[in-house]
Amino acid sequence: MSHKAGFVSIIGKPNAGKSTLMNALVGEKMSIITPKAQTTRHRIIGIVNDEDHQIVFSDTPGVIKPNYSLQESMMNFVQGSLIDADIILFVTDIHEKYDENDVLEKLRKTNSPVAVLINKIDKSSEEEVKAKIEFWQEKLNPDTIFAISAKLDHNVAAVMQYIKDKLPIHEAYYEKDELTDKSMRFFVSEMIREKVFKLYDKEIPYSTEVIVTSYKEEANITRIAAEIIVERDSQKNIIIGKAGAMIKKVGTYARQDIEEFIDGKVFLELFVKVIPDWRSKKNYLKRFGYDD
Ligand code: GDP
Ligand code: MG
Ligand code: K
Repeated sequence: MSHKAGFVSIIGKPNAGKSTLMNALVGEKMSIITPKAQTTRHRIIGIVNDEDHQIVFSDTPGVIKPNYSLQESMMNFVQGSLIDADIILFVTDIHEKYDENDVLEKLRKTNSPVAVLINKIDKSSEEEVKAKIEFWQEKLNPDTIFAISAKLDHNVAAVMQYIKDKLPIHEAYYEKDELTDKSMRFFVSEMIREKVFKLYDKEIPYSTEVIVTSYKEEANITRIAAEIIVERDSQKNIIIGKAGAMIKKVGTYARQDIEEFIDGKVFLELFVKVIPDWRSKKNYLKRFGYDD
């Protein structure tokens, strides 16, 4: 049998159950690679493999109005996830309200097959489920509709089967059985960036990029060095904090995450570097991987 591979975009409102579904889909039978990041600028959230399939799941970053190059690039990821996806899983909480909006319009226009997943049916009656199925049928006329409970793992296997049936015949896009050094650098930079998003406010997270400059696996420890890149000296001072207190926090939390992720000891060194106006410079965006 031929190998199948493709990109599956999981979209939906916050709290619809996208992450819970992702976990349920992955189950235990397949291997998964995930950055576990909540502030994904890049699209990939997980790659699921078995012998004959590779499913690349992606999530969409928060929708914000583009007003400089980085955000434009982020919006391209969102648009891209609706346009390039081999399959779109549109997750909706059975009780949430959907007014006419941009996302529904895009879902109607996309050429990718759309599966509507009405989630949290454990909290509703059969009549409600029937009514919602009719509602979405009329509203979107999707490729298919599933009524599921991601949390109770109800009907999730059917969704997985649908994905496998629909995936195009294609060779694997990514390494199938290991975390490569390249993917580890990406995940580590995402884990560090996530801490920056959590620990600083205002424009700091959006002015920041993280680059892993060195990744060395030794017998008992993995040594990692990373640069936190900001646009101005004043931002560098904020990142570092009084007597280095803030950057120490970033380092400690990031190291704990990385250690859990790779299941081993980590020595993490962080450096802060100023590159004036990097967000508006195409060559830097390209280097940081935003050029799709
Ligand atoms: P996301 O923001 O779309 O990724 O949503 P999450 O996966 O984080 O889920 C949001 C909340 O909904 C969490 O409290 C989940 O436990 C809950 N949830 C997700 N799926 C279900 C479900 O099938 N039934 C119920 N009752 N709760 C669910
Ligand atoms: Mg989530
Ligand atoms: K990065």
